Amino acid sequence: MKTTTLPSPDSISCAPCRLALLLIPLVLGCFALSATAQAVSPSSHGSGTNIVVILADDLGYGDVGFNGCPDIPTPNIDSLAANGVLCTNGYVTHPFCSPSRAGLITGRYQQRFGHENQPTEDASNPRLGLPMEELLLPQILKPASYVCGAIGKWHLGAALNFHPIQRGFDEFFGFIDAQSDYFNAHLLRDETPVIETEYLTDAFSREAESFINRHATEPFFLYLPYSAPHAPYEAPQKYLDRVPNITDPDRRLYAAMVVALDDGVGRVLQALQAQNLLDKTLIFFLSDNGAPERAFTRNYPLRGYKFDTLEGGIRVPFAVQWIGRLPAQVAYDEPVSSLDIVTTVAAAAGVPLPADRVYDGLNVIPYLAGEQVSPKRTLFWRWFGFGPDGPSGSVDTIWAVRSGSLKLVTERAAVGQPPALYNLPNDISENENLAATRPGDVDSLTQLYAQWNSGTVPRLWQMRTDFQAEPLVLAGDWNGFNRDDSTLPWAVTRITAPGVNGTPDGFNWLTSTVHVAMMGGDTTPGMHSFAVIGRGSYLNQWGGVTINIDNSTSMPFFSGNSLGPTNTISLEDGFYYSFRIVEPLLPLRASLVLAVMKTSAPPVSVSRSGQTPATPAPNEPVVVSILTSQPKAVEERIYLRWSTDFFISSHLVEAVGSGMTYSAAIPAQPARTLVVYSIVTSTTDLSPFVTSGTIDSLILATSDIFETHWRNRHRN
Ligand SMILES: [Ca+2]
Repeated sequence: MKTTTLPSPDSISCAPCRLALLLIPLVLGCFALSATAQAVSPSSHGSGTNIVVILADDLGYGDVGFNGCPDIPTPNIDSLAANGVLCTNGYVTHPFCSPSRAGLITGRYQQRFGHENQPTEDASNPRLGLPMEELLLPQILKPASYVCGAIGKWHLGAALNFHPIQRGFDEFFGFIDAQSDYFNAHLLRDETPVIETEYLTDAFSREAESFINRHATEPFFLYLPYSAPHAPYEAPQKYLDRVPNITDPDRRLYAAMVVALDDGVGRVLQALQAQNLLDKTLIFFLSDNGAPERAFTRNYPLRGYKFDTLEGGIRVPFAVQWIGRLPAQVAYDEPVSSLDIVTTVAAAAGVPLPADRVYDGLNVIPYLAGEQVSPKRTLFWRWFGFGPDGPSGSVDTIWAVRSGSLKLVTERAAVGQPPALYNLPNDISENENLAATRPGDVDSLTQLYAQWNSGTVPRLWQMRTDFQAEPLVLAGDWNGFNRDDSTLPWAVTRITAPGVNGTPDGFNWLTSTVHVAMMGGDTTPGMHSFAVIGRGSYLNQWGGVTINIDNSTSMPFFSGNSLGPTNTISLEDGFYYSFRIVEPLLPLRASLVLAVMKTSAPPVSVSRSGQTPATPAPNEPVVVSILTSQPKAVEERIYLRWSTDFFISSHLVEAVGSGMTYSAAIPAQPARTLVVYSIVTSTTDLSPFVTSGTIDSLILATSDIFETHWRNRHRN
């Protein structure tokens, strides 16, 4: 039995559960009429069904009444479960905002298309966002003439090409980035900037009501990603007054934001009821990830928080209501995923899913309705990071796989240790690690994860850097130690990931090339001294060491009121010295790694001109053809850098050739192997190096990243 009717309140012993269930009869009074009066057959639904997806932001599993919240009243959210199906094992695909939304709105694991980190809010970069090749739910619904509106927080890319009305939505009201003020919010209506005078959550509710009322006579899809209760924590007094029982002021503020959200859900339901649409509308309610680790949030009884692959990061409040089609007051205990929304909605709307790509969700209606036995599902999570082998500040990869009742997970606090195995139905809080006693299950789950992993691609960008030391200047005897120099080559150029050059792994690079000559160069041969100075301030300096040539050097950090210790560097006549810094990922008051590489001509850029074969068979090597921008200097070495683990470890094969054409081979791989590769140059022998942290800092130029899959042994 995959679904269970909620027990009556009398049979519940724990106080929070009792409270939650007591709420349900109360709210049933509001919306029970249409729930009980009409027993609509499945065939009367389908094409024309309205779709409403209400997404909360950072709302904890235990912070809604239907999951036992003891102190925040959420009667309207609870009514969705009371009049529909409470998914006790409802998941999102990622433990934080943007990738989770990318999975939800495409119906595909976001690791299939590299959307694995928050995109930097850079409106000028048309590549930092949900890849344009992906189809969003409104685009899928278009053939069925749905009118589609997005109201709330977007967070799927800041550049214009990523905006909702460029991605299939007919209407948008909300903000593009990760968060917004709740008072006097700067929003967009479609593409027109507006300043909102209402409390933000109320404004989104108002717009949702308006959307429903304006489109009541046509099939519609309303995507309503509230920003509540995500930071900043702001609420008006009228909502604070609704939770007078909460004494902790932080919890009370958070609770007030949840109450506002709950009121919004109520307004949506009232609008649907007023338009007599409740039995024609499929409604999903969920959060985009678990609550963050704060004293005033509650993922109970789950362990872990946002940014972790423990249940507290990925299992969320989740309810589905479709009055007349789904039963009421049912708790569904099998895994459900936000990936299922696209698949389920397409089926409900009577539109086919595109056949040119993999969809990872299920149409869950037959299972939620108890008409079919739920299949045993396997779900995956991964947040990729380089860990200690990456540049300064790199996070570790965390991942999880759930198959049936078992979950294998590497949690944030236990990276580097073997993954833990939990039996979730018996151990919802992930306390009892069964890995030692069930090695066979560990092996099979590990294999499932490896297989899924091989169907993913490298992440397109890294987390936003917090290195806030720019502009960065090479202040030396060559420019009078001018810390404010904005001219090349002394002002270091930042290459933003993902760019065409300098970005093998999506890290930003800080680069400059200095031409040394007795006459007409940037500076003269001989010994020079300089410091690297950030933000035009002596508070941010790096210096005091002798700079290695054709190698990297760690420069100590110095902060003061005047120029501190300087580096010394020896420069030879007629050469070009390329300065390379891989931008750290964390705020830096520590040493900075500078590589300097010397060439007898300006460094070449490298690109791929071909790959043979395009899809290799097992035991077939791949030959990559390489073009350089001009004949390379004698000092430059060209490498094919390839990896089977997204450059956690790399193999470096020196390319052979001459002039501007070179080639190198990736050796044969087993069936189904995914190899990612790039073409890089250096003046150093990179062949002995393996880890990203070493290799990245010694790269002079690089191509984009490419990927190739070894096909199955048996090919049709
Ligand atoms: Ca979030």
